[in-house]
Amino acid sequence: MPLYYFVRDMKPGDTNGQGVNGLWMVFSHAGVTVSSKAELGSYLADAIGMALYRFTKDSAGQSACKGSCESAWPIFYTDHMPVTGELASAAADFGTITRDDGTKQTTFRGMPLYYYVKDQQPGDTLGQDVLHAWYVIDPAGSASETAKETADSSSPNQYAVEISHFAFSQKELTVEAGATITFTNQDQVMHNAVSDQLNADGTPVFETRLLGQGESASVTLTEPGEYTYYCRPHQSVMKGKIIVK
Ligand SMILES: [Cu+2]
Repeated sequence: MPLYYFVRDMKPGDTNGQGVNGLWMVFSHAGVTVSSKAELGSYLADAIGMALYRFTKDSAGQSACKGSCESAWPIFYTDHMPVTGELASAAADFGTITRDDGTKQTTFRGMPLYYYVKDQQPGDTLGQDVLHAWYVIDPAGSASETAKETADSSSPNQYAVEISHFAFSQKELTVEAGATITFTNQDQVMHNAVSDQLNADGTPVFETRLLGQGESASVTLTEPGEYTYYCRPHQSVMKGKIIVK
């Protein structure tokens, strides 16, 4: 669609052209909405209905799509997070990461969001299942489902725990021995994850470094058992549990 300015817009933020003669509309991708199709169910889209995708090779807070991949799967970024409508209750699931090149990308439950270059208009979902690696995102799917699907199809034994709004996304996570759990912080405040269980020398079985916004750290648990953990700066309020089978 060709894009135009309007002569009566005098300063940034003016939208005097909206609705003029019933023919002109602001063109904005800012924001996230929910679309649906019979064959796909509900899926996340941008403000004008262009489908958004996740990449199963990504891990929480980390995009694996670089170079030519970025041309086929343009990065989605908005600073207009949903606060009303269908997605109001999911507002906390959205976050932002800074990519290696310094640009920003919007995430949903830690997973970076993309467009597909072959989608031409709202309602197109040509990216679905491309290379068995790209999928639209069901906003109603549980966080653990999203993480598990992602884990299953990328590398086995990978799990993601999001930290946002002073909470761990999965209060209880069950994994197999040898699994790697990646913690990603979406808050501006720094958090980490520290095991209550101690080694023989009195140090925690695991303790990640303090994570800034968008940063991740992983722990690998090889011994079956129950591992409760907390965030060291906020240990009275932030707790979680990992069960290793
Ligand atoms: Cu914390």
